[in-house]
Amino acid sequence: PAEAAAPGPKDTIAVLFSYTWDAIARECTDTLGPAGYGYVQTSPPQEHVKGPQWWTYYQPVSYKLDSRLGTEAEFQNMVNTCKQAGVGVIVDAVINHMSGQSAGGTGWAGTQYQHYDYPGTYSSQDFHSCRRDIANYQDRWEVQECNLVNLADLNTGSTYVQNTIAGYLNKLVDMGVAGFRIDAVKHIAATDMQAIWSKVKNHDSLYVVQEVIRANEPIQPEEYTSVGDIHEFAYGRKLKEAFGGGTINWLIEGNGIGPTWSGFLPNSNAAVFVDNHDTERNHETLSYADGTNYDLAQIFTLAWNYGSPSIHSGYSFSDNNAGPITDAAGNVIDPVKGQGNWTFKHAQNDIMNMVGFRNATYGTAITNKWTNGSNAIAFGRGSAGYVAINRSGSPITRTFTTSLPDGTYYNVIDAVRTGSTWSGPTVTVSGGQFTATVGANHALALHVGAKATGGG
Ligand code: LM2
Ligand code: CA
Repeated sequence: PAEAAAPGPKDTIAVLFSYTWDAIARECTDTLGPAGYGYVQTSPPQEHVKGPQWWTYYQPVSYKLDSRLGTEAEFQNMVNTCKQAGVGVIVDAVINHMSGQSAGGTGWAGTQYQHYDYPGTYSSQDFHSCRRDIANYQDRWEVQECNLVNLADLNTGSTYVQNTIAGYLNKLVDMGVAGFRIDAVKHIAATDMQAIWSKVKNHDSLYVVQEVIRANEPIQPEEYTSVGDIHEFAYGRKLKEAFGGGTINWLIEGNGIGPTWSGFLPNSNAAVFVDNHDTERNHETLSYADGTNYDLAQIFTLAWNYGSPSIHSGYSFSDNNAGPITDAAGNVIDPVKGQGNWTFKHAQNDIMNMVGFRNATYGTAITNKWTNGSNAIAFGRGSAGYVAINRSGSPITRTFTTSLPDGTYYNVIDAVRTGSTWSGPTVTVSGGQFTATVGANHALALHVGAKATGGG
């Protein structure tokens, strides 16, 4: 079958939700590239319905690269700039459906559309005949051929539709994107997804993450592993239970969270996140609003060895529909750190430095596990790194056992890196041990790429 590529040794994706192309280009140069992120994921870039809500991007009306996030020229500049910074662009591809406005209207780039009619792209015959909402998720046919929240469901079994979708994806491939997050894949038959993917150029060199939420239903994520990775939603739910509930030792006991847990995808197919743009709104997972617990869960995810991680970075909100700040014409205003309600989680010091930890420890086994039996854990990554996470309200001082070589290491949770120069707190390892205090609701992380003395 037509398979996508593995993410490679720099496997962290920064998801810059609702960011403009210009702002993503800037972040690639200023933060993502230097921090070691392998990828940046954009919101859907195609022409969409108009409106102030964030979810307008999930209602395509044509495949013109003209959106409130930027123009085609800006998109191309972003791809080039990010590539220059060593960061591949992953596009959120909405291919299961078109718009869901029963009344029709004018799209962002001027396309006059009706429900089931998108001049120049699709007409009525290109949609499944069900034309009512999905009600019963136990019925495979209904889930794949009826409408998800009124979104006109494309007949992805037809050659014309497959070729049109592949044409859109191929245009993006020609522009230099590194891969795709494919939206609503549960709603696309696996055979249709495979047929579309086989028509995408260089598909075996692109990285793909698919959204197939596992539930007690006939359609299961495993049907899609022949195309690419799949988001393991159970991972984020368990992290909410642990870091939200207070007891985290069970995440690492035994084999720890991962492929041996029931209902979890194999390591080679799993993409993981603490949250995404849907789960931060429906509270299925933690979110930025959970403060330190959220940050500790991100640190855990980057330190642990299950799946390829996505770090969500969007904006704070109280209204689930609220879109990002725009100008009077509806163009999103470039996010700037410290301005407006952007969280800039991707550029937070501890998270950026943990991306460096992840890269420095890539491919190593979990070693030297320790827990206090409830709210504190620590583990090593081979002899390349060591992390301790304290989810309790009091500092913990103890002597840890590690496989790290002797030397003095920066605690990258608090230390700051400027180019190749570090400054901040250090810990000295000697004879496989170090003594340190891990602050209340805080962490400590050491790795061979951030050593003060003792070589490396
Ligand atoms: C996804 N994954 O499978 C996205 O992650 C999710 O964010 C998308 O929903 C969904 N699939 C469709 O691409 C979002 C949002 C919905 C929104 C849709 C379409 O969560 O609330 O639906 O995008 O924009 C909205 C209204 C809904 C209305 C629909 C059509 O909330 O009430 O349905 O538009 O007009 C009548
Ligand atoms: Ca469908």
